[in-house]
Amino acid sequence: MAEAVVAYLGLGSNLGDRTAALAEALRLLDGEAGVELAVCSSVYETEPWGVTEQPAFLNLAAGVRTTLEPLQLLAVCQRVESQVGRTETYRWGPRVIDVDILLYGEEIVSVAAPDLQIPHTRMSERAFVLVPLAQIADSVVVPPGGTTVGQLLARVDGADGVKRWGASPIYGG
Ligand code: PH2
Ligand code: MG
Ligand code: MG
Repeated sequence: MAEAVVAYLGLGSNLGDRTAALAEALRLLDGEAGVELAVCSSVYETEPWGVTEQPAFLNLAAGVRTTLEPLQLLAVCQRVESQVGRTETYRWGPRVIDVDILLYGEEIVSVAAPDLQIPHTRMSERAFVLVPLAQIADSVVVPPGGTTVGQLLARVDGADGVKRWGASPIYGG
C-alpha cells in the first residue's frame, strides 16, 4: 500500500441546490477507494471571480488523505463532478459542482494531458480558495516558494467578498 498523502481540494457550486451539491460531492469523495476525507472548512458565499455576471458561489476547502497518485485523484474529482450532475459550460462559467485539486502534499505536478497543475495555478489570486483553505490549512506550505497558505491569504485581494455562510456540510463545524 502506498503511503498516504494529504491533498487539499477546493469545491464550489453556483447552480441549483448549492449546499446539497457540496455535501454530495464530499460524501462521494469519501466513498472512493484510496480517498478519506480528513478535514473540511465551513461554507463561504463568494463573489464570482473571472466571469462576474453569474450567481454567487458557495465554496469550501477539504483535506483528504489519499493513496492515489495525482492523476488518479484528478480522475476521482472528475467522476464525482459528473455524478453530482456537472455538465460542460464555458471557462469560469456557472456550474453545479467544481472539484479542484489545490495541493498534493508539497509536490509540484505539471501534466499537459489531461491538464493538471498542482499547486492549482491561480490559487494565490483567489480569495474564494484561500479563505476556506486557510481555515483548515493556515500553516501548510505551498511549493515551490515555501509560502504558507496564511501568508498567501494575507496578500490576496477580495477577501471581503468571501463571507462565512454556514457550517461544514459534514462536520457541522
Ligand atoms: N470558480 C470558477 C470561476 N469563478 N468564483 C467563485 N467565487 N468561486 C468559484 O468556485 C469560482 C469562481 C471556475 O472554477
Ligand atoms: Mg475551479
Ligand atoms: Mg475545476
